[in-house]
Amino acid sequence: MKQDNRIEIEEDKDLAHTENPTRRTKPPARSFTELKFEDKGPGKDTVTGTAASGVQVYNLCAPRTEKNTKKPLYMSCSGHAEGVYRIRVGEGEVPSSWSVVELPPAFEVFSPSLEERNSSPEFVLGPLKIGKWRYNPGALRFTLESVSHIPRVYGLGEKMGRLDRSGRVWEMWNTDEPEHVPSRDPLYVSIPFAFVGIENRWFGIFVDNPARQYWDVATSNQKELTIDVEDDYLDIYLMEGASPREVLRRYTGLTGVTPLPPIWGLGYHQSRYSYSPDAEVRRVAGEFRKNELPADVIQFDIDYMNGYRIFTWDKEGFPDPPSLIDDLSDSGFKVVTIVDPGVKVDPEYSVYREGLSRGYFCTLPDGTIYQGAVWPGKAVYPDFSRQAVRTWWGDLHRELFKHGVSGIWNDMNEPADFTGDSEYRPDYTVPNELRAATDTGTAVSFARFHNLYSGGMNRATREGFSKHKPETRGFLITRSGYAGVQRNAGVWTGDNCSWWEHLDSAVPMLLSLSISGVSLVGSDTGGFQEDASAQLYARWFCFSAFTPYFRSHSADDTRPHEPWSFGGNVLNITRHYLRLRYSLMPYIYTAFFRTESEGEPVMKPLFFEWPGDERLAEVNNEYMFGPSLLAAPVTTADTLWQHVYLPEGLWYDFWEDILYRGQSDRLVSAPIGKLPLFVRGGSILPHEAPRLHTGVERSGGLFLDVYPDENDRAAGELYCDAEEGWGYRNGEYSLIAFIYQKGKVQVRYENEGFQPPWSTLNVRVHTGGEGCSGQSAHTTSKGGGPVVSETTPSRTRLSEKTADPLRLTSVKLPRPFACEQSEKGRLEIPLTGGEYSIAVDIDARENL
Ligand code: MIG
Repeated sequence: MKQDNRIEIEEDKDLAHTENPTRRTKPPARSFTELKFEDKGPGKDTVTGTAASGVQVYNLCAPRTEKNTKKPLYMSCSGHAEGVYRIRVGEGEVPSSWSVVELPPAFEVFSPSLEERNSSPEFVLGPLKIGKWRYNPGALRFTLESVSHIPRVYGLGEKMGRLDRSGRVWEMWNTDEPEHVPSRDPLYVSIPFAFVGIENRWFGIFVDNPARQYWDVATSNQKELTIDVEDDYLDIYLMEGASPREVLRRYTGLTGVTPLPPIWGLGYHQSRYSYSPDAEVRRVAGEFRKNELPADVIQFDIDYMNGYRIFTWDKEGFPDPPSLIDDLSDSGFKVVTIVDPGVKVDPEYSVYREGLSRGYFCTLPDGTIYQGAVWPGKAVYPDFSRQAVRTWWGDLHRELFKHGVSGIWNDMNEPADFTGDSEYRPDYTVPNELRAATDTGTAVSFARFHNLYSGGMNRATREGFSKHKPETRGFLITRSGYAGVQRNAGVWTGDNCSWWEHLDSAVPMLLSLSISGVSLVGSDTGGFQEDASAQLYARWFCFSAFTPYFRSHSADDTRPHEPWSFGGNVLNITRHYLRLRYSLMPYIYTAFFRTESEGEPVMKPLFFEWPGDERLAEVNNEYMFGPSLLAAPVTTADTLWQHVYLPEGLWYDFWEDILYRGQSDRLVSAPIGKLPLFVRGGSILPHEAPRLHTGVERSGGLFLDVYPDENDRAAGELYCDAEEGWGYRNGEYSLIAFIYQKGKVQVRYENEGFQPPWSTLNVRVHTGGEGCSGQSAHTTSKGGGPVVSETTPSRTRLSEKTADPLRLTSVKLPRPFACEQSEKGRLEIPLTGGEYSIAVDIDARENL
């Protein structure tokens, strides 16, 4: 007899951290009827009218059956001159307050027509056809069909798995999912936007509807992407562009960009669930400074509160928040506090009382207030669909801001709920019966509003910043989000584990979020749940130093996960990478400026940069960090050598000044403490002396490391401003272009609205010479550029002895910005506009 090994889950058990038994990975079986053009008799046009905007409107109807007596659906199609099209399907007006798209004024410029295929409307966009409309009361389905080729599909935000989304059904439903094993989907964030690449043509599709969606990416038919939306209206945006970058620009044009954070937000954040009481916070801050570890932020998890009551302080553990925060500030730490949406049911608690008396909490259909349960026990949920509630919630942040809190970390905003049985409340979030009252006069159920809940909360937090800290940019990180989340918050990827698998999956996860519009992204360094090993922590730390949002965090029951908790060598490694992160701050900050000004992600998959190179279609573990650095983090245990594929062009090893020709596979040495890192030939890296935190006054100059391309040219740029506040939006910033060409360095101010905090420029030109010494290398030099070795450089011979790199008894820290250039190739000049000559040591190249 077969044994049933399933574990029975007792009814009253806390289910928050057990496997969700009701998970659905497939769209529920539904019978759909086809949507056809309304039959208006022979010779009659299918166009049924013209909207006020001049857009043509079509009538569609599902064949009438006994069950389906509904009115016809309308479909309209409108276009934007810039390669963005919108198809709108609905029974009537789409409730506009739900759309996260702010339509540019010129949106409805022309009305592309729909083609007819078997009496069904079809929109044709190059090799793509959007059609096969199907309807079932409560759900719409349509298909994106690629005429010629199996499409490549990327994006969809925070998901497990590889960059390419093909071969799986993906669900859009924000979920508190603490165990991200590979099969888990969905997670906390839903971004129904994807790139579709067909034979080097690039398209984007964004389905703007916060209800549950299923994206079947080529599982049943390799040429088809079939999307189900559990609603009876739809806004579909289709974009075309010459490259993935152009498609992303169109998408961020619709949903917004990540605004430039205050510079301290790009420093290092230390967190734990929880540093408590205050003495523990002080101890941790002290350790950072004692160990000379650069860091800017300590985060307070839920235990700073009084019994998990939002916007309160625990009187015992944190009796005097202002003096604690003042002291932290004296040693260069800012404080970011966690905020959950669940408000404790407690008649003595003012937030609860106020919200109750004003009718601000979400109700069930019969009007009673819904009580769920989260950390404080029984809890109620503010209805963020209403402006009044958002304003109120924003204002409540005064309790944190008045004591000196600098930033906010919004957690649990799926919104998570621990109560009920799993049938009733799947995915550990509140039940779908809940109502969001909205400001339109029509309440909607959470079946539709769910994915926008966190968006409302994040907007409320933003209002809090504007009201109580109007002079600051605000720093907000959220766990949950929907398309457009980037306008208000960065995203961290929630509860991972201290597993190599989770370090490995963090790379494509952060990349997918980045190309889905969210530039400020990071994972819990070291892993949140369970105990990290020294090796894992060290590898994760090196990786995170090259991610946009850099934070260590761990759960309440793990071993200590601070940089000094794993012995002296891990401490040395973390210090080394913290210093490197802070050295590169001018480069990183400039990359964030490009995010705000152009929607350019800070972290980019290689296919995004080189869409034409087929080899890069499936590279999940290498990426560009900013315009010039290629990182290939080690994400597997006990690894000494890392395989990398380098894209076209020249590449310099960041640590050894070895030069590689691209479009080639390389095996590079990667002992513990060494993140495989390459500089793209043709770039100029600005950097500075590392500081202990971003508030320390700068003493040195700015460094410019020049990495010429094959034609002996390179370019880079530097953005600088007050690093906080809004002056930069009024032109108070400087943008400086650096151009190097054959021994000449040109410094050109593109905008001169801010006095840079460095006065001198120290320029060095790399030759990439070192690695080739002692080799009978075949070398080539084009146009006077650097000489490229075609052989494996001696430094990385496979026979290299690496003394116990994995047990960390000995760690050799690699040298950043390695440069073999002699003193001749260095130049100190003022950071003002002008052209200067630099004597590049050609000998260093010719000796090769
Ligand atoms: O259900 O506040 O993802 O970062 O430490 C756990 C406690 C609630 C989940 C967050 C995690 C945080 C934790 N929170």
